[in-house]
Amino acid sequence: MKLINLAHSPYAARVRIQAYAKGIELQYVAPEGLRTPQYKRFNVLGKVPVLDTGTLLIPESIVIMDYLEDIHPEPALRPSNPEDRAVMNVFHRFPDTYIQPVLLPLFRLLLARSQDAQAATEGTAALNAQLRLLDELIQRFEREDHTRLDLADCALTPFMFYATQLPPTLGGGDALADAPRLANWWRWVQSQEPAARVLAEMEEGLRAFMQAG
Ligand SMILES: N[C@@H](CCC(=O)N[C@@H](CS)C(=O)NCC(=O)O)C(=O)O
Repeated sequence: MKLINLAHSPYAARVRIQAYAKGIELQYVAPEGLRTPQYKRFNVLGKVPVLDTGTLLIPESIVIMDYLEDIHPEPALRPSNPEDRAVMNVFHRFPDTYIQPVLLPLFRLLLARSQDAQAATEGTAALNAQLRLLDELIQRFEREDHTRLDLADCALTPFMFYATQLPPTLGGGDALADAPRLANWWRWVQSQEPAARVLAEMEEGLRAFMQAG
């Protein structure tokens, strides 16, 4: 199977963490002509990642992750108990719904090589508010003791790469300052080999992307 992906894409990166954690061998290929009509013919949504199974092209990172769990159930990164799975899904979906909208303005400032300190401060404050919410959820659902990598960790880690890097790079401060439980989780997840490997790939991919732009 092929994963059409980019090293710095957080959506692609989460699938790679899962694949490394499960020992799934995928062929990693760059998209041909992203943002061209030709690519849209390939993937109607025009985005990466896409999983090419040989018989089906699957878009959307969370759909891909569920599919990979279905076809490679072991080692399981998805709890089988419905309640535990529901809790995990709260964290699995949080980044796309709540973090991505506040990260995007900061990413745009980075792409524009902006020196706008006020925009960076406001952007960091907006991000900080969402990360505090996530911190509260960690407490509410007692995820502090969670020590086995799961799909939610895979999904969140690449977003935390940006959430921790963008504010200081832009002069906006530390987005984790008021989120101690999340900060603990962030330290823990970076010690997990599949996550550390992908974070290094993202670092390298982002550097190349910024140089090319
Ligand atoms: N909801 C999608 C989002 C994927 C997405 O937005 N990917 C970005 C890269 S991070 C992309 O391909 N953007 C298209 C572009 O840059 O033109 C998913 O979970 O896979």
